Amino acid sequence: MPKDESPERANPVGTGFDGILLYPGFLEEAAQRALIVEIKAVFETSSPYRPHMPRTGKPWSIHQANFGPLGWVSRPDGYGYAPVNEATNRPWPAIPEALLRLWDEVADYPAPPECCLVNLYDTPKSRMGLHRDEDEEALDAPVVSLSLGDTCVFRVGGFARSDKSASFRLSSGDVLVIGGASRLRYHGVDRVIPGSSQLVPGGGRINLTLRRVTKPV
Ligand code: MD3
Ligand code: FE
Repeated sequence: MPKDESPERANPVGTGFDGILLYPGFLEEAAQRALIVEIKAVFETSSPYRPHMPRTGKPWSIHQANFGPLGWVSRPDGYGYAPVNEATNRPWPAIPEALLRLWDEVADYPAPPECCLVNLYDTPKSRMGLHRDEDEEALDAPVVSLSLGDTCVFRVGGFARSDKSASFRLSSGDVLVIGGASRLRYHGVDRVIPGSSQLVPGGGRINLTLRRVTKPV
């Protein structure tokens, strides 16, 4: 019998939210390590920075970076997408091939992602408050998220900030696909659990979020 050449993939599990699928351990450890090496190499020339809240100017508790033709940025006048990294005056580095393949495998969308936002939860205080991802035109496209490193407590709510919410854990190698009715739900990261993974040198969590920004022509 010929050997099946398609890699063994975890099956998605439901999260209790329509349109949100969790693939536990989608990437094996070797693939996670390879991505960390690649990401760190890119950061030698395009350093992560600490974003600030629009208007108030309050610094976030995480660092961010972008890959791809459009980067998600926080500016004094609001959030949005930009083709150039203001800090370097250069386009953002390309999205790593492994992440483009990941999108092809799980997104079920006829166009590639344009933004890979990198969130670095690099201190025990790092978190992300409840918010909605609504700066994209292509709201029919899912958001695909890959977690690396320390486990986090992730929170998903409803369509108003005060709606009831539920939390679950995201561990290294887990992939979350958020689409359909849930694309505009409130969500956030309550906290990371220090020491829960040895993957990231120096500890912490890295989240990679793939998004389609413009409507495909
Ligand atoms: C659920 N990042 O960058 S990714 C973000 O882990 C962001 O760093 C989080 O939220 C992180 O905007 C979560 C998973 C995710 C992304 C979008 C969602 C979950 C979502 C949209 C609706 C519901
Ligand atoms: Fe988000």
